[in-house]
Amino acid sequence: MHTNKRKTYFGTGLLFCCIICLALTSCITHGEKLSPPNILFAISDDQGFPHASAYGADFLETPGFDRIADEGLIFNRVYCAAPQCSPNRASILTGRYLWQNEEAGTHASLFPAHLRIFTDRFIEGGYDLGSTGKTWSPGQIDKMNRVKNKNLIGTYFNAENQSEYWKEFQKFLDGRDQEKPFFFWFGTYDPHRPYKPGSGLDSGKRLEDVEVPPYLPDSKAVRSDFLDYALRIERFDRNLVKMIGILEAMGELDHTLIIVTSDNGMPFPRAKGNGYEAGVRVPMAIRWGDQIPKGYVIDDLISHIDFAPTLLDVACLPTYEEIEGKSFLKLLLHPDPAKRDPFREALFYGRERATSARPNNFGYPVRTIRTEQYQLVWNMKPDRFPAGDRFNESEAMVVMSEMLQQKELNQSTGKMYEDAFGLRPEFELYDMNADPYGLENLAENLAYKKIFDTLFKKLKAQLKENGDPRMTGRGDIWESYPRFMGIRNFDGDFPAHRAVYNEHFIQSGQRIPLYLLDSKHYSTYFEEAGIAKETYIERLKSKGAIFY
Ligand SMILES: [Ca+2]
Repeated sequence: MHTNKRKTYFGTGLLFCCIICLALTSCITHGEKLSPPNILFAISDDQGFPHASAYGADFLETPGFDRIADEGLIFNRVYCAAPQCSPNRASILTGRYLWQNEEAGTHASLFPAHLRIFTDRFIEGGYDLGSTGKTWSPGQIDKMNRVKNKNLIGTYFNAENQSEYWKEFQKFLDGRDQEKPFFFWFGTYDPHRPYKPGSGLDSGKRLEDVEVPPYLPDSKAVRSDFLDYALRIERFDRNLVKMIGILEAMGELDHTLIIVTSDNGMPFPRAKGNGYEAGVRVPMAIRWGDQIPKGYVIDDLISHIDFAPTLLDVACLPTYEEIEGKSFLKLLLHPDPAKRDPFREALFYGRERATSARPNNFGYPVRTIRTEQYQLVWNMKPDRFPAGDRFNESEAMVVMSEMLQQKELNQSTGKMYEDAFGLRPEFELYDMNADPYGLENLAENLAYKKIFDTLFKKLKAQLKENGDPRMTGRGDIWESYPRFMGIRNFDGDFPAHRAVYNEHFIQSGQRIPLYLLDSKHYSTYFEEAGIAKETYIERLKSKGAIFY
């Protein structure tokens, strides 16, 4: 049973008490009296925009997403902070850009304990927190130095079957404190690759319903791959439908803020993993009973770093001063675009290292600014291949082999191949209104020089203000961070080792958790390198590293 009279919950310390008092009654924010609602945060894995039936995509059916959109708001221009899983999920939790999240700004690295996350505030504020499926992942959470909320998103419910995440949600609800509002993170692994080839076609889906973007070859194999992807989005959506049904049956649906989105763009060449729009633009719909007006289509630029401040605002909890995102609660409450200013003039996204794809485990740093009309992409290391030296950053094997086959036969697919896998210029400027897929680079076009200069100045100012190591002469720190998944063998001068800081790229003042040096990965490294742990520590200290 829902009740607005939440049970009083006593903690220690003045701040803690204040937070509790705010959270468990009601608060005035943006001039509205609000009661902290339940929150269901549903996030898919690699579902690109506009791949939900509410957006008009014909090759899939997403009744769950569509219902949230119909009974709430649908968003057209929501952008992740990074085009990969763990860096963007870190940005969601911290409300900060990738270049502010240290190790967690790279893929499958460490989530440093000192990064403050909004979910900690939810626990302090008396919310019941739970999660299932994919949370912050892949990577290693610095649990040793985290005193509470060790899994980052409350109690974890492990689902054996990807069609049955909804059962874990039910378990969470059954076991929760009924007097407290809840926050539940439903992270699916859908539609992340690999797919069962032909599964979409076998399910009865039709090749002709697929809309292939112009930067990919339009062939039967590629269309079929899209259908396999669609089938997996539908599995995510079926879980969502069940969860909505559970809330409805409990009488909690209208007291629950439901957000549905995805962690990065679709897993195809020039999309996921790239600093372009298709790497980061994702679906989003939000429903919150009668608290927000229904039926608006929102075209404002919104970033995933905006979730943390918005959710804290919704829950009447204080923000963290270091949060870089901006609360869009006011937009939710008053969405009519005719009666307000645009939410943002510009947003930013970027990437560093994704998988192990180059010698020394180097990444491919990119920083992008997106305004209403333009996208300026800064490829900071244009001498590196964007998808890796052996295409390791594209898991879309079907599409890639199709591109390779057609490259020899056809000039246009040869360009597609180069656009996806070839070296890129340092700067790319696109007029996204005239060229919505960003295929005609205007960076060298003198007619656009003024626009280029203005955007580049804004981008640099933002990165400098945020203390991006790439702007302060400490850019190599990104190459030093450990990767906790496999390292491929490339010939490099300073080869990386799994779960080990690459000592060649250590920067003065860099913080390293001491306990990691007792891991089995480090033992193997010390043995192979023929050095003692103490010697390694001294060597890194001499470079200015700080162990904690
Ligand atoms: Ca993902």
